[in-house]
Amino acid sequence: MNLPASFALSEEVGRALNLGLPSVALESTVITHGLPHPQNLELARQMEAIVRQGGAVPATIALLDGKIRVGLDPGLLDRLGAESHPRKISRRDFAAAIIKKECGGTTVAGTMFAAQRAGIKVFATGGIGGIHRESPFDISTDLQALADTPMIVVCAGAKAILDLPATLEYLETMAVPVIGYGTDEFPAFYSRESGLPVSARLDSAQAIAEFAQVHWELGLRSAVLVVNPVPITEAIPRSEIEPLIARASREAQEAGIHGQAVTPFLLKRLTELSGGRSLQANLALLLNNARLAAEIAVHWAKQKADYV
Ligand code: PSU
Ligand code: MN
Repeated sequence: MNLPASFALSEEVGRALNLGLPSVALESTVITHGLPHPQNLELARQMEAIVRQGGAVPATIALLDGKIRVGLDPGLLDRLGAESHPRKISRRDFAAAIIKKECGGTTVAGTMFAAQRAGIKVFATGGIGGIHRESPFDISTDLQALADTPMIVVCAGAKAILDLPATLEYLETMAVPVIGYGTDEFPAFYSRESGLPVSARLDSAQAIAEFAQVHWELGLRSAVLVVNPVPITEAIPRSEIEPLIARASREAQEAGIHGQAVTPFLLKRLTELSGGRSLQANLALLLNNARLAAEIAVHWAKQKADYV
């Protein structure tokens, strides 16, 4: 593997990739911008533990002192979680963060970029970015990354704060299959329902790994987006969360918040407005996605070994 000097693989991840062991990439904007301290660190550790329990090696990706780290040793993870002004790093932001030796959390798009370079094929996150409701020109780079990165991405749908129909249309345009894991409906992050269809439904991790192989063997280069509904016990019905989202979005507009700051603002405000329920749902769905991603990675590694 020929990686530029700005990359640093942890020993564990480097070894796993050399041996073709199952590995799962994990994003870090959720640590730096998505969740409050100290839940962010607790969650990051739990996600790694769940991936390990599932028989895969976790590779949390982030920037520390201008290095793109793939796999964070516990000390580095603690540093990232306690960082006071971390940058939110999407694909366009890497070079700036590298030359300024900054620290930051990688978004879905940023994480996919680094994971792809390192050779990791399965990635777990909470919710992907998409097209914002109030400003249709605010289109997350996550969608472009899904269009041009061959990777299995496990999420709980797109963040409910987005324009979901428009986001799904964009994914269709960009040839990104949206696979419902045990569901025919596109989940809406905090809620299990959205009224919107997925492009195919698959009910096992093995079937998802097989699907990805067929998709890429055809020569397509887009991601396979797996949508895994939030666990029933933590789900918030759409009728309950929608008014809160509408209110938080209005507040963001009134406060003149835009660009990269929109998502963190809305997530934080929703936690307040829901009395912490949205945070509980967010944590539960992240762990749920890490579990499924590990299972998919195990099947993916086995399939690849059989295939070669
Ligand atoms: N979903 C969450 N919490 C988050 C994010 C998504 O529950 O913090 C992050 C992801 O890293 C995603 C990013 O890539 O928000 C999207 O930001 P933007 O809309 O600025 O592209
Ligand atoms: Mn945006």
